[in-house]
Amino acid sequence: MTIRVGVIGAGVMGRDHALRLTRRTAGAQVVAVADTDAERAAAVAAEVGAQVFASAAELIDAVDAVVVASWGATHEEYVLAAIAAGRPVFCEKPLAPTREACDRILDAEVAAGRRLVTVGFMRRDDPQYLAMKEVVVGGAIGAPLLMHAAHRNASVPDWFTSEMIVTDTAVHDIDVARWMFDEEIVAVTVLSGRVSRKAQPGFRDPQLLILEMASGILVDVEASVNAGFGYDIRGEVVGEDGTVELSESAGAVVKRAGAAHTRIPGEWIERFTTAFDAEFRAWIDVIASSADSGDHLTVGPTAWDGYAATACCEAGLAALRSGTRERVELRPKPELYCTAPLTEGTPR
Ligand code: ISE
Repeated sequence: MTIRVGVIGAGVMGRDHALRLTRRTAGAQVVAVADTDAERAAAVAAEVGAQVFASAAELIDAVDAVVVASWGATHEEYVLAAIAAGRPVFCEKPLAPTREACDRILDAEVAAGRRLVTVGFMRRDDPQYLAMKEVVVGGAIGAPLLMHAAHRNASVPDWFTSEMIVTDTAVHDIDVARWMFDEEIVAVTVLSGRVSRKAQPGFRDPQLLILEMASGILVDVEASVNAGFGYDIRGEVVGEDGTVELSESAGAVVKRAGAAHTRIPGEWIERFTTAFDAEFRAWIDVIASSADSGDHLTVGPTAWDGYAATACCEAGLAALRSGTRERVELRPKPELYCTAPLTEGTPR
């Protein structure tokens, strides 16, 4: 069975996902592409042999499953349309930029009675994060107390804002913290101090986020977007009996002439390629195996995870403005999200 996929949004991520689904994901074929920029849609459609659709609604009607990779503010409309049409939908982060918009998505999915939404928090599929979680869950380092994380981007375009360091960059670390410890974040503090000389005027880079988990575990996240030297992702969990950290590099380390060399990825598509491949493979597999069963058509991060991440980002933005600790208040978790996603915490 081939799952016919439509991709809405043919920018960097939309194109990458379309190529990945077409070239590297067995059982999937991208048959439709839509973008507000018709030329961009045509270029990606030509690369994967798909048809261009002028309207997202028509695209959704014509396919088995939908990828939403358009600008964040448009996600709500497309995800709601996919739910209304009963189509599984993979939505890039954010699920939606405001908590109210995420609420509407949760309400629609709850009314549909079946989980159809998967959110693109790909780090949950990264072999290094999975190995780290296996150690934490397995108990080898004892009860977790702290997590240290660093998320450094080499550079960003000039339309990137200080707020986006929270909502676009640190949002991944927010999701990792919730997933790693399987609990919610209850408060967020964001500090910004000395500013990098490479940042544009008025830009608050780097930022330090402190996430307080429900059990009291503290997570600090250094988020920065002008590191220059490459895309650098770090993580370490400190437990009562030991620590576990992400390995420094998935590639080879060359030692010669008194120095050790290893490649540093340039950006996130390179760093997380394996994770992107795995998340799409899992998504297509669950659609293929459950389409006719009435089971949920999601795997990994759900709409609830998207909602919780956005709620934490809203608290983070308030904290960035106020310079103080902001509480995260979540709505009661609907029953639909109370059973674990199929592969949560399970390395694959
Ligand atoms: C980008 O949108 C991503 O999702 C990347 O993973 C993140 O590292 C980057 O900061 C974001 O801008």
